Amino acid sequence: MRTMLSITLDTIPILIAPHPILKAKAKPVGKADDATIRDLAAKMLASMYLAPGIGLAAPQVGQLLRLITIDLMPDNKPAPITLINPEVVALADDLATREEGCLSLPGQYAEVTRPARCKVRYLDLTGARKEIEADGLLNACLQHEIDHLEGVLFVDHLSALKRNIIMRRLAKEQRQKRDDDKRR
Ligand code: K2U
Ligand code: ZN
Repeated sequence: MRTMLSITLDTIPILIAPHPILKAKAKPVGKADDATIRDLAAKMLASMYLAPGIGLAAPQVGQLLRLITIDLMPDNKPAPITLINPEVVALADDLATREEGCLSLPGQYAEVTRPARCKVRYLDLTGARKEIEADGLLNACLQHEIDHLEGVLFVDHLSALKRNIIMRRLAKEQRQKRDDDKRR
């Protein structure tokens, strides 16, 4: 008896900046525990792992919904978190600076300063109310992803000069990529 194990990686393309959806404000999720949200979260996780990335927000895959997926892969073991309608309920006064990237600005990195810790309330996929407190990488990721729900990109935290340099370099690299792809 031959068994065919076929795992289809249901991924969705990640939008590249500049894109109007990446600058728009996402809408709250109505029913946290309904099939379309579960399906979208699964597709976002698959797209995030493939990128690879440790976080992804629904606007990055063209869905203006307040939904983010995170997996820091502690000890290289998958530990996905899906946050529905996340709200920052507390931010530390002290700041922390870390180099950030973004799957919607591929190849671009810059140091971003944010509050060093945050407390976030959200719903999980069963609709249960949850709360998470974070510092370090998880703190940066949570703030970075929740920024995406407000149409804010990490470059929006930089000086206009640095932002313009990054956006011009990204546009040039994306043109180069399109030209290379045409040659293939
Ligand atoms: O585009 C995204 O939202 C994914 C981001 C999430 C992130 C940004 C800054 C700091 C932490 C997380 C990244 O591109 S995921 C890639 C990555 C991997 C490890 C550490 C930092 C960034
Ligand atoms: Zn991002």
